[in-house]
Amino acid sequence: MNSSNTERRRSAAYKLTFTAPAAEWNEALPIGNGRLGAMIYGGTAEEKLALNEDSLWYGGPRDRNNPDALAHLETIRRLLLEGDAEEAQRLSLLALSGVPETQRHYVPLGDLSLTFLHSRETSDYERELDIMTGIAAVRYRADGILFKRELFASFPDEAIVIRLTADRPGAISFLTRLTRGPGNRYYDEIVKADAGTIVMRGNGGGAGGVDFRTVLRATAVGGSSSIIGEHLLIDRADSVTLVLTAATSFRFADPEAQALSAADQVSQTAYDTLRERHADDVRSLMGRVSIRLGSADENADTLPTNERLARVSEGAEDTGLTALYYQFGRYLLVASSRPGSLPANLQGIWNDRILPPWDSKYTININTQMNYWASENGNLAECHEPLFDLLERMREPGRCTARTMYGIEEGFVAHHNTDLWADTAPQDLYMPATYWPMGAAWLSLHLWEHYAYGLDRAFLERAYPTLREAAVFFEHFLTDLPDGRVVTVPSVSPENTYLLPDGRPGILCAGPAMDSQILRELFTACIKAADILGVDDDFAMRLKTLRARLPQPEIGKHGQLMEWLEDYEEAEPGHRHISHLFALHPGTGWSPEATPVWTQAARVTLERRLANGGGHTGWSRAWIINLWARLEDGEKAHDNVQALLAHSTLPNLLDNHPPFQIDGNFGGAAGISEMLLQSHTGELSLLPALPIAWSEGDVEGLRARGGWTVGITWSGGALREARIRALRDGACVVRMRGDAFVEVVAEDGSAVEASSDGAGRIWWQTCAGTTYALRRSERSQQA
Ligand code: FUC
Repeated sequence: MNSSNTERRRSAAYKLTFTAPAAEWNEALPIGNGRLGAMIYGGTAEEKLALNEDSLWYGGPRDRNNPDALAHLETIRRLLLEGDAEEAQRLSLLALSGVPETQRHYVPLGDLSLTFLHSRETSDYERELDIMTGIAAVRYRADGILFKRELFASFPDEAIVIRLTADRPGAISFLTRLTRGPGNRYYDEIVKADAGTIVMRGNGGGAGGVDFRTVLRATAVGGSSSIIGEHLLIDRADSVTLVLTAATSFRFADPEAQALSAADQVSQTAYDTLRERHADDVRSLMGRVSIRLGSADENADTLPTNERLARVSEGAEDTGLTALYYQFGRYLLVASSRPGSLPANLQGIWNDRILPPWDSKYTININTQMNYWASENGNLAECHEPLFDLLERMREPGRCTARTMYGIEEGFVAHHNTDLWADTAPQDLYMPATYWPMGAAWLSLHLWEHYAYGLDRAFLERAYPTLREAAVFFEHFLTDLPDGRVVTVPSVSPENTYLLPDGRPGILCAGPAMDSQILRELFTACIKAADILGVDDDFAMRLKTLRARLPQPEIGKHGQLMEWLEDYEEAEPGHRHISHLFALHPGTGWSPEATPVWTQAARVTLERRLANGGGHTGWSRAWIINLWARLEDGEKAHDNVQALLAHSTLPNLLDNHPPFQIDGNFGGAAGISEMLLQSHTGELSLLPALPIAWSEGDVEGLRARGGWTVGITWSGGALREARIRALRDGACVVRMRGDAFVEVVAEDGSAVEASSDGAGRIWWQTCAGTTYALRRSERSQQA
C-alpha cells in the first residue's frame, strides 16, 4: 500500500480505502461468501468482526394463516367495492392479519474479537477493501513493527480466513474470543475441540429455532498458542492464520460436524492457496464488467473513500466514485447471494442486531426485488439463483395461504414479506403494507427476467411451473367490476394512503394500478413461456382474455398516473413508494417511444413526488434513478445518482435508508447501468440516458435481454463504438440517440450488412458466439 500515486490511482477504481479504523458499524467493511459474512472494524488495539450466517434466524416455521380470514373475505370485498374502506380496514385488521402477526427475524452469529498486546501508540494506519478480490487489509506500525492483516470470506473454501503477519519474528501476541449478543448472553457454551480450536454452541431461540455452531481455529507459525477458559491466546508468533467456519441445523443435521470438517479442510490448505482460490473466484465474477464514467479526477482518486464521499455531499462530481459505487453494488451481491445461499435480505447478510430493523428479512413489495435489479444486467446471473430457490420454497406455504385465507385451491400467494421459512401469511398489523397479495407474483417475474437475459430453455422448464402457479391464483382471486374489468381486492398500493373526497384517509382498496401492472407482466410472461415451451395453450388463451380485462393506466387531474382506480389525492404526495410506475421500471411495458402518453404522465408523477420531498430513503432514490433512466432523461437520473451518494450513503458506501439497508446499493447500481444500456423494449438502447457529467467513458460486459453482452465506448457525449456479443443466431436491433451513421463489423473484420431507419436504429442478422463492433462511419466522424 506504500505505492506510488499512479499505482494507487489504478487500483483505486476497485478499492475502498480509509486512514483510520472504523469507529462504528457504518464505517466497517463488509466481506461475505453468500452464507458467511463479517463487518470488519480494523482496530489496532482491538480488531472486531461482526459475524453473520445467513440461515441463523430466530424461531422455526409456523402456520400463521388467520383461520377467520375466509369467513370475512366476502364482507371485506363488498365493503371496499361499496366504498366503505374504514369498515373494511377495521375488519381486515382482525380477520386477515397473520396469527401471530409477525414472521421470524434474522439474528447475528456473534462477534469475533482480537485484543493485541502491542503498544497502543500506532502510526501509518491504512485500511482497505479490494472489491475485485474480496480481500480486506489492515496495516499499521506499533513498537516500530509493521503489522499486517488480511481478511476474506471464501466461497470455494466456505470459511472466513484472517492472516496476521509482522515484519519482525515473534511480534504477534493477542487474545481472541467469540461472543454473542448484548451482554454476551446469547449462546449456550464454548468448548475446546482441540488445542487450537474453540466451538461456540447455541440456538437462534424461539420454538423450532435453528442450532448453530461457530468454529474458530488458530494456527501459529513460531511462538505458541493455547486455550485458557473461553479465550484463545497467541504468544510471540511470527504469523497466524485464523479460520472461522459456521453452520446451522437449517442446512445440516449435525452443524458441529459440518463446521469442524470445513475448518479441518481449510487448515490443511496453505494460506496462499486459500487466498488465490478465493481471489480467483471473486475476480471471475467481478471482472466480467468494467466501467469508467468521465475522465479521471486525479485528486479524488487518491483520497480515502470517506473523504471522496464527503466531497460529493458538498456538491463535487467524482465520476470515479460513481463507478466504484456501481462495482461495489456488484461486489455486495457477490458477497451476499451465491448459489446455495439464501437471498440477500434487507441488510444483505450483515446485521449486528438481535432485533434488526424490519427484522432484516425479505420485504417483497420492493426491497428484495430491488436487491436483484443489478444481477442480470450486471453479469451476475448466478447470484440471482438464491432468490429462485426461496420463491420455489414459498410455493407450499403459499398454497396453504391461498386455501386458508382466500378459499383458492389452485395457485400460491404471498403478501409483503417472507422469511427464512418462506412464510407467506400477512406480516404486521400495518394497513398500508400488510394486506397486499402480490408478493409471489412480482417475485415470479424474476424467473422470467433470468430467462430473458440468458435464454436458457432448461431454466425456463424449471421456472414455468412456478410462474404458472403464481398466475393461476389470480384467475380465481381477481374480482369482476360491473364495467367488465377485473381487479385485485382487497389490496393496497404499497404503502400509500389516499384521501376520500371528504378528506378522510383510506388505504385498503380495489385494483391499485401496481397490481394490474404486475399482473399484465406476469400473464404476458406466462403466455410467452407457454409458447416457447409448447405447452398449456388453453391456459395461455385464458390469460390473454383475463389480461385484456385488467384496468388500463389512467391519467388523473394533475396529469399524473392514477395510483388507484379513482383519482384520489394522496395523503403524502412525496411518498417513498412509487408503485404505480411499476410498468416503467422494473416492468418492461413502457417507453417514451412506444407509450408516450403514459411516460409523460410518469414524468409528471415523478416530478410531483420529488417536489414533495420524495426520494428520502435510499431505495426510493435508487428507484427514481431507474425511472428517470427509463424516461431517457440523463440529467435527472444523474441528479439523483448524486443525491443517492450525497444523502443516502454511509462512509463505508453502504446504503442508508436510514439506517443501513442494502437495497439502495443494488438499485443504485442498476440505475447506473440502466443509464448506459437498456433492453426492455426488445431492442438494445445504447446510452439512453447519458448525462453531461459522464461525457467520456466506457463500459464492458453489461448484459441485455435477448442474450447479448455489450461494451460501449463514448466521448464528447457521443457513442464512438459498441461491441455486441451474440449468444444466439437471430436479429439484433440497436437504437442510439442521434447517431444514425454507423457500420457494423464482425470480429473477423468483415463488414456486416445492416439496415437502418435513418433515425438512430439499425438491425442485422447475428451468428451465435460472434462479437460485432458498431462504429461511427467516416461520414459521421466528419460530420
Ligand atoms: C418497506 C418500506 C420501508 C422499508 C421497509 C423495509 O416497508 O416502505 O421504507 O424499506 O420496507
